[in-house]
Amino acid sequence: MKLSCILILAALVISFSSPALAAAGAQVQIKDYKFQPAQVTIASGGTVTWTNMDSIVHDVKFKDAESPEMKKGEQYSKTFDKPGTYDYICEIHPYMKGQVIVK
Ligand SMILES: [Cu+2]
Repeated sequence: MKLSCILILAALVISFSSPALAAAGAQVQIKDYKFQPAQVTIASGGTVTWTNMDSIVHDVKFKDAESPEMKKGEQYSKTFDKPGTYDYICEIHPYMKGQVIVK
């Protein structure tokens, strides 16, 4: 009887804590002329870090911010304090598009 109560409680805790929790931060790889994943969702105050895996130079350009040109292996991080949807591109290859959703 007690064990079944504990199991039910455990199931409740798991079901309440798992649905769509926004991650504190996210990693995006720039690879094969794509942002992977192209869309990340983070919590307000979280940081996204991009890593260029391609041999050619890319950057990350938002309306209000732009990374330096990134060579292979280089990283750029940006912290998002306000909830919203933030679109970005690679300015060198404008068909490369990505999106950060801040909850
Ligand atoms: Cu690029």
